[in-house]
Amino acid sequence: MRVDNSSIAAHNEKGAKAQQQRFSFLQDTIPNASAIVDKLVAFQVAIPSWALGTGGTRFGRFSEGGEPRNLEEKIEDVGLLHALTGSANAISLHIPWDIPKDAVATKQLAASFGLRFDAMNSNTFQDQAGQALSYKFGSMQHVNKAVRQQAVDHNLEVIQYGKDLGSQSLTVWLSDGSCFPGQLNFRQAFQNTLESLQKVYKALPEDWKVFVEYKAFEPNFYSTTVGDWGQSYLYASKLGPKAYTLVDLGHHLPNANIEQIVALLLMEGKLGGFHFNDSKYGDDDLTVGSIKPYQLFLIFSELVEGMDAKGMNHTTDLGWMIDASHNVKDPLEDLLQSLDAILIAYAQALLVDRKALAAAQANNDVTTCQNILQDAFRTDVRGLVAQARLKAGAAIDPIGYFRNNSVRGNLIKERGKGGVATGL
Ligand SMILES: [Mn+2]
Repeated sequence: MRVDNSSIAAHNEKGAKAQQQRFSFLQDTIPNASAIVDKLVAFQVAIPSWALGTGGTRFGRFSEGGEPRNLEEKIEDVGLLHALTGSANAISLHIPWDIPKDAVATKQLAASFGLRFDAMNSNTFQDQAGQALSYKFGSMQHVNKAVRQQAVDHNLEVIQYGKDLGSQSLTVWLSDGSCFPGQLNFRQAFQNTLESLQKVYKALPEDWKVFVEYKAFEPNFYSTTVGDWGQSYLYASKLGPKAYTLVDLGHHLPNANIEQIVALLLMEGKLGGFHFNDSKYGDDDLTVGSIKPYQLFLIFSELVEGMDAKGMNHTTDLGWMIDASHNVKDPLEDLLQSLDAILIAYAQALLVDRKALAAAQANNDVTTCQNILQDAFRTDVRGLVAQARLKAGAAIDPIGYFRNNSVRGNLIKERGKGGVATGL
C-alpha cells in the first residue's frame, strides 16, 4: 500500500497548532533550533529487510499478520516508513532471502518510494536448500578450503546483486567460531578468515565499502572469529582502505563502553557504520533507545564530535542502519519508534555545548563536564524531531497516523493473516 500525501496533510493539520507552540518554545530556548531541524531532515537511516516481519526466538514465533511476503512488499513497507517519517530512505537486503527476480524493475519500484539500496548482507551462518557444503563448523574460517571458497563465491554473488541494484557496500557478519575449547586453532581460523575476506575485497568495485561486523558470542559460545572491535579492526586494517569496522550495538559483552570504541574507530578512519538496537542482556534485538537511552546519546555525542573534527558529513559518511527484529510488537510500529529514538539521540548530541565541554575538560572540572552532557540529554527535543518530519512532508506523529489510519488492518486485508516474511 502507498500512503498518499493528502492523508498525511490531513493528519498534520490536526496536530499543527500544538506543534507550532511546541516548536516556538524550543526556538526561544535553544539557540540553533532551526539548524538542528535541518540536520534532522537530512539524516537518513536504512531499514533491514528482515526487520519488517515479526521476529521469533528458538521457542516460537507469533505472527502479526499482513507481513510482507516478498521483496516487493518489503520495499513497499520501507516506502511506508519513509513516507511517515521522512528519515528512512534506504533498504538493506539480505541474500539469499531477497534475491531480486528483475533488478531493473526492483530498482524502479524502490525509486518510486524515494528509496535506494543500502548495504548488501551475505549469509554464511546457515545452510540453504541444495547447498553443496555445510557451514556447521564455520564458513570463511573452515578447515576445508572448499567450504571457504563456497563462502567467498557467495559473497561475490551478493556483490553482483548489489551492483545491479546500485548498492555501494557489503556487510559481512560471520557466525564463525567455536563452542568448545580446543575445537579451533585460533591463529589458523584468523588466517583462513583473512584470506577469504581478501578474495572478497579484491572483487569489490572501486566505489564500494566492505563492513566487517563483529559479535561477541552466539551462535558460537566459546570463541568467535570476529568477536570484538579489535579483531574487526585487524581484518579491516589488513584488507585495505575500502574495509571498515561495523558496530552493532547489541554485539558487545555487557557494560562495554561502546562510545569509547566508536570514538577511537572514528579517529582511525575505520568506523564504517552502525547497526542500531538495544539490549538488557545480550543481543536482544530490542528497540534502540528503549533500555539505555543515555548510552545511545553518549554514542551520538562521540559520533557528532568525532565526525565534526574530521569534517565528515553526518548523513552520508557513515552507514546508519537499524538491526532488530521484534517478537512482541508490530514490526512497523517498532521501526517507527526506532527512527524516532535515533533522531532524538542525534538531536540531543547536536545540543551539546562543545566549547564549554572542552574548557571544562581542560580544567578537570568533572562536575561541569557531566552537567553539560546531562543538560543536553535531559532536553526534550521531541518537538525538534516532529518539526523535521513536518518540514520533510512526513507525519508529525507517525504512530498516531499508523493507528488512526488502520495501516496494519489494511495490510492484513491486502496480504492476509498468515504471511511470513522470507528469512524469518
Ligand atoms: Mn547487525
